[in-house]
Amino acid sequence: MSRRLFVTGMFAALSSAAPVAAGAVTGRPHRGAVLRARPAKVSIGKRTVSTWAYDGRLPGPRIEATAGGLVRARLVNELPADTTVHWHGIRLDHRMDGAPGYTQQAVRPGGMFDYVFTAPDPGTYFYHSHVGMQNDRGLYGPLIVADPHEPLGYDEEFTVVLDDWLDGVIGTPDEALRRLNASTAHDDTLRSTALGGVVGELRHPYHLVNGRAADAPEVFASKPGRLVRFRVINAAADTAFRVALGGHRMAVTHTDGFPCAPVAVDTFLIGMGERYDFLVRLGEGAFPLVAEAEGKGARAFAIVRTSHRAAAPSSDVRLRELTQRMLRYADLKARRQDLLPRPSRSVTVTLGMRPSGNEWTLNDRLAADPMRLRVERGETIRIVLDNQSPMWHPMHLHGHTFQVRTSAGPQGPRKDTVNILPRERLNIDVRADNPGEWMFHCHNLYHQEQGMMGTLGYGPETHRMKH
Ligand SMILES: [Cu+2]
Repeated sequence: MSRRLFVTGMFAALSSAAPVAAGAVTGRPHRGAVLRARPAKVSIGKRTVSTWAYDGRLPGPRIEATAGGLVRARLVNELPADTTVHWHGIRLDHRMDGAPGYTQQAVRPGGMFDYVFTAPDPGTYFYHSHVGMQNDRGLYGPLIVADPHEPLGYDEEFTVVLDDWLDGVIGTPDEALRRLNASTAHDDTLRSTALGGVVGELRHPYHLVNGRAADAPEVFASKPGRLVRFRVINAAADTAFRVALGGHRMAVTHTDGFPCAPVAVDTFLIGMGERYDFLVRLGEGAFPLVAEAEGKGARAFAIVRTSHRAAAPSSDVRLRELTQRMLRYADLKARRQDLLPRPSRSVTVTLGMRPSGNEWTLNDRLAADPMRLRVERGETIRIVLDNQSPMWHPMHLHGHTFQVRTSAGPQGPRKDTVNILPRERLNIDVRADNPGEWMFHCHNLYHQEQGMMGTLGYGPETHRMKH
C-alpha cells in the first residue's frame, strides 16, 4: 500500500537554501505560507461564531516542512490588535520565536512580518498567536515537519487538532479573563483524580476536533486494515483531553514531535501544548474518536469511518477504552540518540499561587517582573519543577526540547511541554544549545496571563525589548 504523507496539504513550506533577511519584509515576492490574521465568521458545526482566525479558517492552514528545510510564513495583521506567531516546539532561531517583547516587537494592525526559519527536527508541532488571549480565539494551526528518513511505515495519516471554545458564544476570552480576575474562587466542580484536583478555570461551551463540534463532527475516512498515524495536538487554552478511539488499542509512537519506543495503551491524557502521535490498524466500521474534556463533563468528538454502511456512533457513546490503560510519562522511553548528557547543576522552579487565587507565580514572581533562569551555552542543567500550587500546570519551554527524568530511569521522553500535578516534583534536563531569551511558562492561557511566565536566557541579562 502506498503511504500518503500529506493528506490535506494546502501551503507547502518549501525547503530551500536561499538566504533571507530574518524577519524583515523584503521587496522580493514571498514564497511560502501567508497567514492573514483577521476577524472572521466561522462555522464550528451547527453554529457560526465571530472570532479571529488565520485566513478565516479554523484551524488555520496546515503548514508542512521537511526536517532541515526552511519554513517561510508571512504574517499579515488585519486584526484591530497587535499580534505575533509562535512556532510551538520548534528549536528555531530566537528572532523567529514570536514572543512579543522578548524576540520581536508585536506586529501592529496593518503590518506584516516574514517568519523564515529552519525546522531542525521532524514531528508534530503547531503555531499560534502569543499575544494576550488570542490563542483562545481561532489563531492556531498545525505545523507538520516530515522526516526525510521516516522510520515508521504506515498507510495514511490524520491530524487531530483539539480545542476548547467560547469565543463568540459566551463573550470573548478577554472578557472571560476579566471575570476570573475579579474573583478569588475556583470552580471546585471541575475535578479529576488524574490531574490531582481542580482541572481548569472555566467551562468552555464547545470542544472541537479540527474546528468542529460534536453536533457536526469531523469524519476521517479510511479503509479497513489500514495502518494509520494520528497526530494529536492540544491547542486548547484551559482543557486537558483524555483521548481514545472506540474499538481500538493505540500504539503511542511520539510525544511533542520526538519518537519514543511504541507503547500500547487504550487512552492518553494530553495537556495544553502537548502533542501525541499514535498508530492504529483500523477495523471495519464507524468508530468514535473521543477527547473527553478531563474533569469537565464534556467532550470533543469525531468519527473514523472505514465502511459506508456502518451507522455513525452517537457523540455521547460510552467508551470502555477511556477507563482502561492510560499512558503515563514513565511508559515513554526516548531513543538512545535523543538522550541528553548528564546535567552539571540543578535549579529549582517553584510553581505557586498567591492568596488572591488569581495570580500564578514561578519562584514567587509574576510575568511583569519575571523569573529568569540563566544558562551558559553548551551546559546541560536540571530544572526541578516543584508544584506548590493547588492546580496542575502544563509547563512549556520555548526553543528547546528537554528530557523528562521519570522514576522509570534516565531514558525519559524528549518533550517541550510537561504536565506537573499539585504537590508533585518533576525533573527536566535542558541542554543549552540555542542562544536567546526564551519564554518558559504555563500553557494554561489563563494562568499565563495571570502571571505564570518566566524566561530562560543565555549569559547576563541584556536590556529587554520595550513593548
Ligand atoms: Cu497553569
